[in-house]
Amino acid sequence: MQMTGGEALAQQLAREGIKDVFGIPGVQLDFAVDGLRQMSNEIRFVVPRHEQTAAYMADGYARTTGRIGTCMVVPGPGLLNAAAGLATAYACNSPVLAIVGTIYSAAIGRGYGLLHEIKNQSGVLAAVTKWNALARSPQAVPGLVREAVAQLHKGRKQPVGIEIPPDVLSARSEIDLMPVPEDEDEGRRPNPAAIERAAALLDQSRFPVVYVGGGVLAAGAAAALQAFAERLQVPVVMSENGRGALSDRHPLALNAVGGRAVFAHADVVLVVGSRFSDTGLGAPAWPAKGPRYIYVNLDADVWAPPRHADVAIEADARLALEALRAAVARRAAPAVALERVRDWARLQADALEPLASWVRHLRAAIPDDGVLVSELTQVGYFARANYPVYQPGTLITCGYQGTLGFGFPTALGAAVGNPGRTIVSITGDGGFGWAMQELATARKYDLGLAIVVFADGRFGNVHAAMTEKFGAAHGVDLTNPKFDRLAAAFDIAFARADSPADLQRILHHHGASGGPLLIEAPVADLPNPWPLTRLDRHGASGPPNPLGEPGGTRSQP
Ligand SMILES: Cc1ncc(C[n+]2csc(CCOP(=O)(O)OP(=O)(O)O)c2C)c(N)n1
Repeated sequence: MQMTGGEALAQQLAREGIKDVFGIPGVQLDFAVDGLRQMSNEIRFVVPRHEQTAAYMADGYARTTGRIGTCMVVPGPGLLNAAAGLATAYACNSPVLAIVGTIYSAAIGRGYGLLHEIKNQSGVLAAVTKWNALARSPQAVPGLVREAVAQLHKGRKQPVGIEIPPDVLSARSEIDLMPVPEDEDEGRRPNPAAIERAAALLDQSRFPVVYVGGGVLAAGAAAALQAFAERLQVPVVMSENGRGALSDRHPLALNAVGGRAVFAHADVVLVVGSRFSDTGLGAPAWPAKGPRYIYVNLDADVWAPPRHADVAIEADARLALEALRAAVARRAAPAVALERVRDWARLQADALEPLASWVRHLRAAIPDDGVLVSELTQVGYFARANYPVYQPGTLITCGYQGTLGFGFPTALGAAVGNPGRTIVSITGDGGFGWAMQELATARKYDLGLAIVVFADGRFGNVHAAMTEKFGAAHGVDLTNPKFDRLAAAFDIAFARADSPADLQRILHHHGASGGPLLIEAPVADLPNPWPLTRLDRHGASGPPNPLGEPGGTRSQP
């Protein structure tokens, strides 16, 4: 059929099942945007106020729907603006497709100083994607879209990018669209010999422990994990990114704090879909010496030193867990009474007031399938390990990227993808400032979400860290808008939560049905949440292990 490269792009996207594209137009993208206009009965073009938001929205949409999140941005500054969002999606196993404009094909790499030109744009895109390619002709566009989507289904779920020059988008020629296969989520099968070795190690173990990360969620392996854990009666410790892989109501489910008690006694640890690395120090999440380790991951890099794998299984998490379940012997009960461990972790969290109350009341207000997008704010750090999660994809964080400002725009994408579901964003007054203009986007598309801003008038986390290090902080004070007037200016409902109970009441009343609601939650100095966020305490003291200290006498199960 005769069509432009831009029309081919939009039509192939529609074939791939893409229903929403988050992006911002500009001259190099005109023919792509016109292609979307012609397909607007099948694809919605959602236009926020900043490219960073477009990328975050694509990520939030992808992580909460399991579908591909697509963003489209102009070259140079458009890509640079989007890059923090793509980096976050990269860190968090999120299937995001980035469509990026370029300067004219003939000028690429020549340094003429064309509009939006930057040096080595493809390299910039490569830094935040696992695969990227440039379209050199309009006929190549459908094939590149097809390849990009196929790449998203292969290996780790991480962003992919295609660059399309404006002359390629505008050229009209005979173009064939590509057929789309019915099911391409085949997954990489585990090596049977490795499964046997792992099963033997697990069967011989006195006290096995499973540690899971976001790879389990990306592989849709929650049911396989539960079946495996129940067969082996093994505690499942979830990393921040892996929360929700097993419901926190399940008796075998433990957070990072509970993980400390069982890791201290584990003789075999099965790490599934996790880099198993402490984000601060690059050390393993738990010292490599001691237990024997089995790793399951699509990416062999995760068992590189300083980590160590006694058995390594390079495979899809779901397929590997299903194979392991079939291979291990059934156990009658866990090696120890895990209820004691769960209570021990809960008691430590409950003692950290008022953080515990904020999180408890948030949980009470959000239904099991509601999504909490938790940012870099004191309540958010605490929530990473201590907000109970009951379903996959219902606690969204920025993983190791630590991208301040990701929360509110990511929640907007979640709201686009999940009409009728409760979506709650929590940020500090600092992080909210990265994208507060997106209240316009929430209004424009009437997105049903609650935006909670914990307002302490400063970059609280930095203030606390600098004060601890130097006795004084610098550069941390904020001048905030009057949040009620800010909401009014964007025609958005506003409420003020003076206490955790207030917040619960306001959220409950808002439910999933309302449009956007901005909630200001004033807070004063809050206690340090960090001791209750990570698996390893790095030598700091804590309450005695309820299972006894390692090497000492273990109390009776
Ligand atoms: C993109 C980015 N810039 C800067 C930082 C450094 N940083 C981490 S937390 C923080 C302060 C957050 O303040 P706020 O959002 O008000 O939350 P609070 O700590 O006060 O609860 C800053 C500046 C970061 N993590 N990411």
